[in-house]
Formats: sequence, C-alpha cells, structure tokens
Amino acid sequence: MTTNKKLLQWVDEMAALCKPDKVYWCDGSQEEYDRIAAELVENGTFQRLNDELRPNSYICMSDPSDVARVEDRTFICSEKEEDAGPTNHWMAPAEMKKILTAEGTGLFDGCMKGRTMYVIPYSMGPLGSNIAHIGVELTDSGYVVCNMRIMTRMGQKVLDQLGDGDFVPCLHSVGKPLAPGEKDVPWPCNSTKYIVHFPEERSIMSYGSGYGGNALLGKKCFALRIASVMARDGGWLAEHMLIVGITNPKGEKKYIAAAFPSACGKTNLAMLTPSLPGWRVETVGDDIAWMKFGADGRLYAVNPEYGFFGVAPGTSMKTNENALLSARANSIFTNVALTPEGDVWWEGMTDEKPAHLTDWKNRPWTPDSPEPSSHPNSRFTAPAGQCPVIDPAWEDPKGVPISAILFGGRRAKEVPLVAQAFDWTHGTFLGSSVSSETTAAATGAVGQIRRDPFAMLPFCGYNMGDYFNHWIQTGKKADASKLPGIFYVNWFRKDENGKFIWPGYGDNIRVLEWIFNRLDGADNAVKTPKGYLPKPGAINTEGLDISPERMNSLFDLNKETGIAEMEDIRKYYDKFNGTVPKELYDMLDTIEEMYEKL
Ligand code: TSX
Ligand code: MN
Repeated sequence: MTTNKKLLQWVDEMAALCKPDKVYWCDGSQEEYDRIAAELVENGTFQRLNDELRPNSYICMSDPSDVARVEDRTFICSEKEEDAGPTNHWMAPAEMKKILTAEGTGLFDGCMKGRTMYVIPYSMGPLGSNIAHIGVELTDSGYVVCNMRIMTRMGQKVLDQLGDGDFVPCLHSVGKPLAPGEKDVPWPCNSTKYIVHFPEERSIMSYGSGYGGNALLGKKCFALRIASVMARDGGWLAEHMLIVGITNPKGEKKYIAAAFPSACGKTNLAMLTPSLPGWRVETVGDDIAWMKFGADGRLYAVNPEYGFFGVAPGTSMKTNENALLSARANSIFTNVALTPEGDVWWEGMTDEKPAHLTDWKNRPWTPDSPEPSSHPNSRFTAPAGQCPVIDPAWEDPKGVPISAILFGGRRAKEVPLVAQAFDWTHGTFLGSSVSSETTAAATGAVGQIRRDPFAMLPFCGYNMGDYFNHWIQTGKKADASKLPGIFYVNWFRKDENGKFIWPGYGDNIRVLEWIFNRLDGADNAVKTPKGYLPKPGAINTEGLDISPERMNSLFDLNKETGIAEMEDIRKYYDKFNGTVPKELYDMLDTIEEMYEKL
C-alpha cells in the first residue's frame, strides 16, 4: 500500500466522482493477473488460447466501433490555445473539466457504477532510473489492467518507489456504468469519447474507449503527449522512437534511436535480423524513447515501456521473426482471428491462409470471405523481455548512450535511401520535414504525401513550432562533439515500373553499416543539398542483385524537384502561425541556394 497523501486523496476524490462498487489496488502479481484474466474469460471479453500452442495467452475481440486511437476526440487542454498549437485539438481546461467532472452532468459522474475501479501504479522506464517517471491509472477495465501489466512495470513495487513523490494522475473509464443486476457486455465502451490531456497540471482523463492508446494511458498519452511537455520544461527529449543496439563484426557497439511515421516498419527495424554476417541488432524499444543528458554530456535513452503493443497484420517469420517469438506466450491478441486449434492468425502471418477461422467480429471465416479475418489495426501485447534479441542493457537505469538519431518515411521519389545531416540544426530540419506516402492500411487516398514531423504529429503535447524550437535549443545547449549524428532514411524508393529498388528488411543493415562507419569518421560521403550522401560504392552491396546504376538511382539529385520539395516544406512551415523557428527557415534558404548551384 501507500501513504502518499496526494495519491490517497486523489483516489478518494475520483472514487467519489465515478462511484464504482469497489476500489482495488493492483499489486502487479502473476496471481492477480491470472485472476483478472479469468474474470474477463467469465465475462466473454477474453478467450484463453490453447496452452500447448500459445501458453498463458488470450484473444480478445473489441466492439467494432472501438478499434483505434481517436485523434479527432483527442484534446490538449492548455490554459492558452496557442500553447496547444495548430496541430492539436484544444479546449479551455475549465470548460473541459465541466464536461468531464461536473456533479450531475459530468461524463465521469457515476460512470463506474456496478464496476471495480482498479488503481494501477506504474513506472515508465526502469524502476528508480533518473530518466523514468511514475504514473497512476485509475480504470474500470480489467482488459486495461492486464495490458498495463505487460506494457509497464506495475504494482506495489512502484508504490514503494514512489514514496511521497510525484506522479501523473491518469483517469480512465470505458463509460458504461451497470445498473443493479445488469449483465455486462464483452467489450463495454461509449460512443462518446474524450482523450484529454492537461499539460500544465500534467494529468490525463480518458472516457469512452477501451482500446490501445485511448485506454493504456502510459503509452501515447503519458510517455509522449504529457512527457513531451515535461521534456520541454526539463531540457530532455520524449520521442516517438525505437531504440536499438548495433554491433559490428569487430564487436564494437553503438545505440541508435529512430522515428518513422506509421506503415514504415518501425517494429521490424527495432527487431531486425541482419543479412550481413557478423552484425547484430538488439532491441531496447520499438516505439518510445526518453532521452536525457548524462554527466558526461552524452544523450542517454531508456525505453519507458515494458512490452510491445504491435500491429499484427503483416508480422510473420519472414518480416519480423523476433516479434512473433516475443508473442509466443504470456501475450494478449486483440482483434485478430482465432484458429480451430485455439491459436491466432492474421493476414500476412503465413503464405497460405487457414481453411477455417473465427474472424475478429466472431464470425466463421474462410479464404473466400469478402473481408479480412483480422482488423488492420489488430494488435499483440507481448512482454519485451521475451524478445529473443532484447538488448542486455534494456533495463539499465542509466539508459543507453545514443550515437545516432534516424528519421525516415515512405517516399517513392526524391528522398534518398540515406543521408546524413550537416549538423544538429539541419537534423532538426530533416525531422521537422518527415513525410510519408499514405498506404492502403490508412484511410483516404493512397500515395499522397503527408508531413508527420518527427513522427510526432498526433503525439506532441504542445505547439509543434515550439517543439521544433526545443530541438534547436537542445542542440545549442549541448556539447556539439557529443551529440548524436542525425540521419534520414527511406527504404521505399520505387523505379519507373513502380518496383521497390531497395530490398529492405534484413538488408537495411547495409545502410546501418554505412551510418556506423560514418559515425567513426569514415571518408565515405559527399556533401549535397540533401545532406551527406554515400560516395558511389560506399554502401556494401555484396551478395545483392543490384547494379551500380540502380544503386545510384536511390541518390538522384535534381534541381527542379529538389527546390519544389523545399517550397513544399516552406508552405508547410507557414501553416504554423509564425512559430517555426528562424533557424529552420534559414536552413530552407541555405538548401535552396545549394540546389541553385547544381
Ligand atoms: O518493414 C519494412 N522494412 C523495414 C524492415 C526492417 N517493410 C514493410 C513495411 C510495412 C510495415 C518494408 N517494405 C521494407 C523495409 O525495409 N521495404 C519494403 C518494400 C519492399 C517490399 C518487398 C520487397 C522489397 C521491398 N520484396 C523483394 O525485394 C523481393
Ligand atoms: Mn507508435
């Protein structure tokens, strides 16, 4: 238990508001997890999978209306609207609090009737790390409790660590109170949804959804939106980045962090199986990096999470063996298909489709069925410690020293396979310009270029222009010689026939090798308006069926299209109400001048 006055008082107040039948403090034990999972089975929320095939694991089908993050219902409630900025939805905190908590009319008033309010103390980051922070989530969802136990370090050990210290209060309800005697549904939720952040107060309130980032509040809500504000104020970085350790054949190791928009294979890179002999890639994290400067002036990163909440479709032994093996046991599968043997399946898991399945809407499914068996945003929740290539230092409270930061996106043209930034400011420019072409996985037109600066568009808890400035200032304050190198990669260049030029996947180690050597000062690059590009032949293509001409086509330089890209970025900056720092506009001018001289 705890004697933390702020925590005890807040739990009492929220219980008085939400009016649950009882309040239960999670201890984080396996017995507790098993008991709550058994209750979810009893309620029809979970089905236990075959213990021979998928030990201690469950499948769960959500309500078809509650399947993804709801960006249009996500709010940053700062005192001033300009502090939320043009990329966020804003409402005044007092107005939002009235909607959510006013006695009698507030959505949270009585919202937990007939249910248990679970108290989940959790640490984002290794317990006791000076990079870690503690949150407490109150929820009326057993599904959330089970997922939070995989995704975070959770329970009594966190209360012990917290002592009288501070925490981020996170209130969550599915928004479906039960009348006396009313039978629950397998996936309770509400058609009214609010995912709300109070950045000045550093608190979160989420109503109406039980799914993913809407409900597991440690992830996108705390570790990115609230933490980005904490990082701005505290001089550190909270980023939407994977973290990996790369070891070369000589046994030398470097850690890199990388940000990609969705549908670029971020989790695949986080668990890459290198195609080059002697190279190793080890996983620290697949989604979020918290980075602070150490006493030695270097940037150290922790993965604030404890598990993977990965997109299932497309994950196979070919595309990401280590992700599949991470979810071989002790995992939760949401909105995938169930096999007759009691295992899971999803599109892309195997070349051959199973003859019979139960689909994510609980209907019989065959390969002739008109719809996919699994929802495109279906997920596995798996303990990170089960990843076969988890890095030995992934729980090191010091974090891991970051040598390089990668940005990337999906672009058929214009953006090279890899480029190194001239310096930190140019790297910030590259991060601010991150763009990706839409794929069939997202809704809307396919192949349209969307900007997603730093892959943080839905996750920055304050004004995006101010966030760009925080990056610029971070570079100015640091010892430049100790800052990570910044790179931009694009695995997705296509030729004139629409075919991918670069093989990608395990062969991306060839690009990482060039980066690795570059960091060691190798003379393997030429300066261009796109940054430092590999000298011809500097990327190892041994064993690949790719001609030097085809390699060169990954690095084409064209004055007209290059300048057009800069003008597109300039137009994008102009949408930020004058908050984009001058350094970035200056960088546009500099690069345009470089193109003019081509
Ligand atoms: O994840 C991907 N990565 C990163 C891997 C570490 N994907 C999948 C993206 C959707 C999530 C990729 N797709 C990658 C990639 O590097 N590259 C591509 C494009 C591609 C697709 C198929 C082939 C090659 C490239 N096939 C053959 O070359 C045979
Ligand atoms: Mn993510």
